[in-house]
Amino acid sequence: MSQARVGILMGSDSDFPVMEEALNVLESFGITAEVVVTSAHRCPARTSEYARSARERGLEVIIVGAGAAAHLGGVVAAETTLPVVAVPIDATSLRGVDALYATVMMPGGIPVACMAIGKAGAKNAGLFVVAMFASKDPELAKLLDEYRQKMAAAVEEKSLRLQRKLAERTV
Ligand code: RP5
Repeated sequence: MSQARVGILMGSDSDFPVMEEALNVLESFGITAEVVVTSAHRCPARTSEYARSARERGLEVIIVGAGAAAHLGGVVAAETTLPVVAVPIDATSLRGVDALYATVMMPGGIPVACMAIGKAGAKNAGLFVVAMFASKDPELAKLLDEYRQKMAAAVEEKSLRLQRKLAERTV
């Protein structure tokens, strides 16, 4: 595998079904990512070491997913000047709102770019990174344009399908 450009971190392996969305997006654009489980509170030294060494190991951005009192994004951002994009995960009875607030309300000075709770957020984290890289990569920008065009075409198709269904309706 070629050198990873993106680190995808998560607080637990239980976060992977959500964070896999980010990995899927990056892979579909040909961007290499490494996936690592590390926790800000269960293994803080390992987490700090990962973040501190990330830039010299060739990573360009870190995507973080964590649930509950989610501080993984903030801790990682504190230990590296690489951009950190975070995904709050629905892991408790508060259904991700706890992780959202913990992640999005970073005090001024150490930014964490926070996406939506759950799978949509993980998918958008991947697309956000694609857009970052595409700003200096015309080939990737073209692929991102094509992705959007396909999405628009799919909406038209859905509308047509619905029209056909409605036409069959008997009142
Ligand atoms: C957080 O606690 C993790 O990011 C996960 O979302 C949540 C639950 O972790 P497990 O108890 O499933 O390991 O730190």
